Amino acid sequence: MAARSQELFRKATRLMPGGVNSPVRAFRAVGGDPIYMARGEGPRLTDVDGRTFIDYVLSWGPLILGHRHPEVMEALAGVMETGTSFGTCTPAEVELAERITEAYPSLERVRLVNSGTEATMSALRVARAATGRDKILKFEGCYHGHGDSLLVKAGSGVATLGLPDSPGVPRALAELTITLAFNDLAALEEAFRVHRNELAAVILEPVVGNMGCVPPAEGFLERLRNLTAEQGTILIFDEVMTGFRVSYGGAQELYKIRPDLTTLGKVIGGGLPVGAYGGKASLMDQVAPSGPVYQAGTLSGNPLAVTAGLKTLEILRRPGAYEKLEALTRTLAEGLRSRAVHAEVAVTVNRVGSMFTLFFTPHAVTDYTSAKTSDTARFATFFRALLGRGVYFPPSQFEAAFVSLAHSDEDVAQTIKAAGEAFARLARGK
Ligand code: KE4
Repeated sequence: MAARSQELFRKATRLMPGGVNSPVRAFRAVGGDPIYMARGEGPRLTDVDGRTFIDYVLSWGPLILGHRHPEVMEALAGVMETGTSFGTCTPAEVELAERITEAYPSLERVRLVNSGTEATMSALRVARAATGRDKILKFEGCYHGHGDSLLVKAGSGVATLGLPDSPGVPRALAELTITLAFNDLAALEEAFRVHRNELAAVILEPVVGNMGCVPPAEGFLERLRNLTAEQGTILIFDEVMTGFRVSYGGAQELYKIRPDLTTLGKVIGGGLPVGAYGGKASLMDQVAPSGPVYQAGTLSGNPLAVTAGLKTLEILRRPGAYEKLEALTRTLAEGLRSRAVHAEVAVTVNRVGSMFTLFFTPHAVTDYTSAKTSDTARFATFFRALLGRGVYFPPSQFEAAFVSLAHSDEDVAQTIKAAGEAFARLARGK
């Protein structure tokens, strides 16, 4: 029973929209009331009713070291001795800028902000200012935060302009966003023909996490890089999720593509509010106060988030970190696949490094249309069956799950066992 969670949620729904501070937490995609968490420790979360779960959400990606890593906690305790925010320059923000630009050679300059949304909004503004163009291109199923230009769904065809994907987004603005299917090279070529020299930017998740995990098709990123370079279009890699996740140098290191601008977040704040955008000096030097493109933030570069981020990146640089993440997640993905096959439940597991998604579909999942062939009712049943066995997956079929350095072989084995039992229940139609 989750009596305390239910009591809290009843109160919350009278106080906050949908009772939550971010929609996905409301558990609408999986049914039932959301769970209220009281504590995190290593790979585990404990809810307000005292139940403990192996956590594969990890605050939607930031906690790549797991909850309350001792060295991160110690670093935060230390910086608390000196204050929480000054609204001034601080030494630590310079150090974090150094670590980020060392790890991402395409970032000659970087600006810290307080969320991924701020990062992508700002990167788009820089791209539009630098090119003098207004149109941008994104891909269906990619999420880049809730900036107006990015809450846009595809028009009826490549040539047609975008439609608002949320009330409140001005139609005139939505029409400036073209939306294509991810991994669709033909559509990409056509869009660059139809909108020749008119696109300010293309923004994408180089490995998508927000339709569930979907890797780029062979050659897709390379062709995108060539087309954007040919037409003076700014290529923006939104690595808010993949940055320091799929590898220390992100997807741009993994796939050896040099974007013009990159957005980061999540891991670089070690669990505290953060975002960042950066890229070529010729682009970023347009940003105030070095240039006319305005962007600002009260808590940008605040000592707490920067300290947690610096310690997290330091630990990620230690030998074997990414090899351990890769091995743990490979074992988990293979275990999930084999248990599903054994139970004759049709699933597809997509994985890049320590981010993955279990899709309840027999089809390959390469874009949003194929992702949507997933049986979301089955996913919801599976999610609740795992929850009842002490395993917390993302409460939506269209989200990525994450493994941390705090997860152990035993945690993975326990998860595979729980999944096997959950698949068996599905197979019996329960
Ligand atoms: P935030 O504004 O939520 O910090 O970041 C927006 C964002 C930008 N780009 C990518 C690739 C992202 O994944 C995100 C945020 N990710 C979601 C999870 N899919 C955050 C969870 C939520 O919205 O509650």
